[in-house]
Amino acid sequence: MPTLTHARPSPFTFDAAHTALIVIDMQRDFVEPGGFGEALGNDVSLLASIVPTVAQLLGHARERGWLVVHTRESHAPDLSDCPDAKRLRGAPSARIGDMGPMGRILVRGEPGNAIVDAVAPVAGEIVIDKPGKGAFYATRLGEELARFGITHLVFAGVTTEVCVQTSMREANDRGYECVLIEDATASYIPSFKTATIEMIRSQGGIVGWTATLADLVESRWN
Ligand code: TIU
Repeated sequence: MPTLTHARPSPFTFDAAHTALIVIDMQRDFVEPGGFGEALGNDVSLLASIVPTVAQLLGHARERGWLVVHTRESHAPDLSDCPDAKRLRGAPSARIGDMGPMGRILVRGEPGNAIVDAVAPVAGEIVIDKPGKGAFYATRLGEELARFGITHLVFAGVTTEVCVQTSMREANDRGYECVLIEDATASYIPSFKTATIEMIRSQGGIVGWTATLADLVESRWN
């Protein structure tokens, strides 16, 4: 079976037939100016910088025939799935549901809610709309992964310490063996990315493993 020999805290072995790539929230709302990320006061260029690496990772997963899942953080147009506890946080000038330069912020179907072109889903890939930070909360993700007999998950996307980490923790609690691709994830706050990677792999891999895209590509020959 393929092994990421340089993964940390230890080599990560996976069964390719039961592995899925989960790309979290690579949406215009987070990656491009004018969306939710910028409305929260963030510099979105840090997130845009990983798009080529995520595209390479997607190409690799497609070549290896893995199941590919994309998530989108999004809310129904009537915001019935967006509690005030979420909607009223952040910058009061531009809340979830308000009109922005890319349409209504974080609302399903709006231009800003789309996944950026360079890493967009292709036919046969699963797209999960999620109202929370975690990909399993109030979604069909668990059922989809069970349907395909998935046991191992490779994570990428944004942001490292919010939706990626939450989803990885949810997956870990559900019994999936998870690895985060370090150079295919980003945060608006670089020190939070570093801390998240360290906490995931601490204590013997308390939430899972971390590895680089190069480690993953190399594992093809193991
Ligand atoms: N604000 C922030 O860092 N992230 C989010 O709100 N959502 C995701 O991480 N996708």
